[in-house]
Amino acid sequence: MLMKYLCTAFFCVFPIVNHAAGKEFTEHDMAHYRERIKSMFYHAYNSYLENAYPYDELRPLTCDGQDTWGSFSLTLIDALDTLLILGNKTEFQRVASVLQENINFDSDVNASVFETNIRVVGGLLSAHVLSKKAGMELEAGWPCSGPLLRMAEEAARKLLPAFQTPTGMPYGTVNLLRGVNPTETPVTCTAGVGTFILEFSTLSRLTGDPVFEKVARKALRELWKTCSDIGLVGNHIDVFSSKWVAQDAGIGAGVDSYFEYLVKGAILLQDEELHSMFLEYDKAIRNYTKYDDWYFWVQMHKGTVSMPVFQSLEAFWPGLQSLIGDLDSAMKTFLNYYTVWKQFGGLPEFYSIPQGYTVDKREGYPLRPELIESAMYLYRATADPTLLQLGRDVVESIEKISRVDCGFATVKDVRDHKLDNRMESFFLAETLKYLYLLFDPDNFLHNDGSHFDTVSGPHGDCVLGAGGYVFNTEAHPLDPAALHCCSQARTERWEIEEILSGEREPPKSQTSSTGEPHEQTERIILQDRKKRKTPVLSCPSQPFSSKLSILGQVFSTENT
Ligand code: DMJ
Repeated sequence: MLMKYLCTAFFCVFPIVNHAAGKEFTEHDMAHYRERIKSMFYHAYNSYLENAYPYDELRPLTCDGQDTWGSFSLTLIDALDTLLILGNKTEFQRVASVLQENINFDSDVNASVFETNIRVVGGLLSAHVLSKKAGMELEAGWPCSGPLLRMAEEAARKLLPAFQTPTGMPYGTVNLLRGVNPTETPVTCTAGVGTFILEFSTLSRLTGDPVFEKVARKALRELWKTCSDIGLVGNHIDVFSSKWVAQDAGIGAGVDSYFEYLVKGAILLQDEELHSMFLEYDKAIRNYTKYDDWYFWVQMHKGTVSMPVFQSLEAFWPGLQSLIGDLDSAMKTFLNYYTVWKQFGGLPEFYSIPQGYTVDKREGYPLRPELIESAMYLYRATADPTLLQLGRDVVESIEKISRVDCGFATVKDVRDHKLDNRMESFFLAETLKYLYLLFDPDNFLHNDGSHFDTVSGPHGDCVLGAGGYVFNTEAHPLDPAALHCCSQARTERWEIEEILSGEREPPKSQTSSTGEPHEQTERIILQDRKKRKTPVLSCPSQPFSSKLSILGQVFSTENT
């Protein structure tokens, strides 16, 4: 009785935590779904090992393998930290040594700079940071050194030649053995420029070599300079001239993880500059692209709608909004997207919002994670049972529609549930990981700070694994404490070097015009663009003209 009274009182004080979840999903239900997700993982993972390894990916319909992104057994690297998150330390340890013995980055292969970074560099970095948790033998100096860190560094060094452009914004592809191909196009997508800061700053701060963070920051700052007068960026840019060659602004394909890395980079590095950039974009995105809690594609200079379409990739946005505390808007948008899932039992790549239906040639669902990722973040923030319902629907749909004898197959068309012979590595790295984390509130990754490891670092004792992990865009968790542990003194020195070389603005005065010290929150809020005298972050407009085909559609653009 007393318990009942206390619980009732608790609801009144904290209405945001909806404990109705307890009614719909009991402990037993949660455990049931965890087991289901584990068995999905092992069905796919074992099939990859038996039929596809050492190729990058499993072909689930023909029970064999294929190289897709670079011939580095990609699925094994991408799945490694998921093994630990599901509690399998022995297999994590086995795979970590298999990778050390077998992966060779000196191959004559053209690889995507973006994909290699998020999947390979990100996967290895995360495995390195988690290797104590996984019970691996650690070398002296860990977490500032270790075999998996050296592998991540080796892979990242292969990408560095791509950043040698007149602007510092990277090419899209690099040959791992020979560097950038002389015929390589200078046109790349926005996310391909702005999705490096998490992995590259982690590398720099763990190893002590500033080169990675420097190139990632330079690319971000150059990209920032190109945003339009109304504060938006386009979809594809020429990295030689900084001219936009596709001017569609939105939050999905080609752009998505750029915004994600501004927010997560700000969190991982406690970086005011990245936070300010995101807040400016967020304002413009809300002003020009948001309609009834959906997000459209618009012309980046005029804000006119170019494509009233929801893309499956955009479903990460509510999760990102939850990280900046915008829960109300996040939930509304999430519920819009959930209706699309319910309509088809999956998310089509493109969904026409006015027609309420799929878009020609974009009817597939390659088992992407984004909607589940958002559900995971929002459930942590709200405990709303609707988010578990989405998780349940996803498990049931994927099992029913996509499970085959040799794994799980991409859905070619959500209208008839025909399948394609592909299982992308993100299914094991992200989709199943986020699903599992949704149903596992006690997972070590959700740690509230009450469990931690103490190790001695180069600047004294370090407290690691206390929580607050930051996921890269391929769902590989990074521990901010490890960066801090290895880099305390170094980063201050780099910052001074950057200020002296003019690459970074000196810190603003800590006192306001009234002589009062600024609050931390005041310092990171930018003034309205028009009212600023000297912009903290300059954002000039770009003259431009082109007619291009992107994302399977043709858009015409005019001079602005
Ligand atoms: C993943 O490789 C990453 O999440 C990336 O940011 C977007 N595309 C896939 C998953 O859909």
